[in-house]
Amino acid sequence: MADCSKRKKLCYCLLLCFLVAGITGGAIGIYKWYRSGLNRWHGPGSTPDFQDIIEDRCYNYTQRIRPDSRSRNCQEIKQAFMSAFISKDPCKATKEDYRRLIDLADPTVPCNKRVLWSKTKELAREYAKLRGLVTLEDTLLGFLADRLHWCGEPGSPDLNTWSCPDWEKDCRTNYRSVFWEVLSERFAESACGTVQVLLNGSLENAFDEMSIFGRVEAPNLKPMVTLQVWLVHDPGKPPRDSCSGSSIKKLKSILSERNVRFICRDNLRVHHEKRWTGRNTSWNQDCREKYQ
Ligand code: N1C
Repeated sequence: MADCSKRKKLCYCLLLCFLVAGITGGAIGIYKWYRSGLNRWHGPGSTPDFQDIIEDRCYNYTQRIRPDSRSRNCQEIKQAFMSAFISKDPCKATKEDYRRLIDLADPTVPCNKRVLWSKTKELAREYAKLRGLVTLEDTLLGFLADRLHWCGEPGSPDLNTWSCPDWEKDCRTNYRSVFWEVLSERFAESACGTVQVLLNGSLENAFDEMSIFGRVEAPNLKPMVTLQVWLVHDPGKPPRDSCSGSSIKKLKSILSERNVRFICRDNLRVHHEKRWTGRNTSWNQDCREKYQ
């Protein structure tokens, strides 16, 4: 009799162990499956605290940087940004998804003071700042999204912080790319007078037809605008492209079809030591004359 109850206890114990192991194994399996789903894209995941960053940046921009835009409603702007992509397939972004956001935060920067760039972002920003000109990151939406990543998951209220689609490896119609395309298109098509663009002459093709500048901005400049191209070169490297190179010729032909005037300045060496060599000298002291 005692033997029998001992065996029963052992049986219960074993059963319990199997149950616990089964449940734990199952939970681990489900977690791994869930994670591999969220990890399936090849680009970086959404920036942690995305919403808070958007909100902070919005208040900073509208209250301090551009107080003339104080009347903008940052809560509404944040909501519109989130609802553009949350719970949606991260590969099915459309321009329409961002319409409400754009309507709420349409840029008000002067049309004749715009600087475009491709593979020269930091330099272009400093160049613009020095001359009282503006890049897209000086507009409210450009400022909000600068250097951030974001994407959602169908049916989930959360951002995917594990991975987001990459333009080349996953899909072109991802929410980040479409966002920059919509903004860039509007920024270029509403430009007037002389538009400056800084291109990287240390690359084989300073003008890249597949870049946002190449596929969105250049083809959307208005007729009679003048595009002033600055080919900047990294002093540490030999120049690899020039105003007479084939990539710039291609740009020229895209522009002439649109009746956009074109000026190209070659071999502009970058004397901005801080950006290119890490030495801490200021653009103002070193570069002012070079760019005037
Ligand atoms: O693809 P690019 O450059 O030619 O795009 C740059 C071009 C600029 O003239 C801007 O007006 O397009 C606009 N733009 C941004 O302002 C911007 N900020 C951050 C386009 N993209 C922008 N980003 C991110 O950098 C975005 O994720 C995009 O894919 C890159 C573009 O970098 P690039 O290839 O050097």
